[in-house]
Amino acid sequence: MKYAAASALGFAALAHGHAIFQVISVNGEEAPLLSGLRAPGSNNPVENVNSPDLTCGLVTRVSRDVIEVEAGDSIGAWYQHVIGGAQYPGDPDNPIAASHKGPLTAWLARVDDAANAPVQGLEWFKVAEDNFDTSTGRWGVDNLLDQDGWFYFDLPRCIAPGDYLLRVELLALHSAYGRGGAQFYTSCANLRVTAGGDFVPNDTVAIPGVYDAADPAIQIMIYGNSGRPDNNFRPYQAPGPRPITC
Ligand SMILES: [Cu+2]
Repeated sequence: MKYAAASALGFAALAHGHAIFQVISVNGEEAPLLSGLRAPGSNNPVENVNSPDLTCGLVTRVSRDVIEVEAGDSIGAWYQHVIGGAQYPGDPDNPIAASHKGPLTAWLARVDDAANAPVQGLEWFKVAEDNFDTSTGRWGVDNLLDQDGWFYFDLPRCIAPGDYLLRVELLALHSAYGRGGAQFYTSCANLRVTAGGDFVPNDTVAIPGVYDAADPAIQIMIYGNSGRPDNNFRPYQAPGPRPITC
């Protein structure tokens, strides 16, 4: 355990490879950079689970475009180190530093008008997550790295037509052994579901509000006995509710 702790501190000292969700795709078709997004302009993470910036990041890039989708579509969220991509040619921390292990999750909230809806005060439900594979020791972030910064998920087929905000969260756990050390990288997207089912969420959560800094999925030592971020091959589920099933 001593070796693991020393290794963890080593990673923390080098942890500058942050990231921003900045392009959305629908069935593989990419929208222009930042189109339809409420995104932070800086790649600094949010570490206070009670901050309003937990919702969509410290938003400085506001698009009023609305992305049209149908329930069942494959949605992609593209993370890169800085707005526009790599910070410099050959940037080893693009799309995100490999140390930043953790899960990715996607959430929806109904709104009246996706282009103009405020991001606070909404009722969120989770629709997808990519957590941790206990057989391989690989995290959602490892899959994102393999896919050049893309996190893909299917919009559940039961989602009802209408306007929504989509929230995508990358939770980096490399420094999460200390209270307040977990790093949340989020942006939101303006969505219009033009065809779908009749799902009505009856269990929704507030963001911020859904997380507790002491949650064992948020304050966690992911470095195992080997010193690697393998969680000792124990199961891991992202904080908050499980995704809806339909
Ligand atoms: Cu970082």
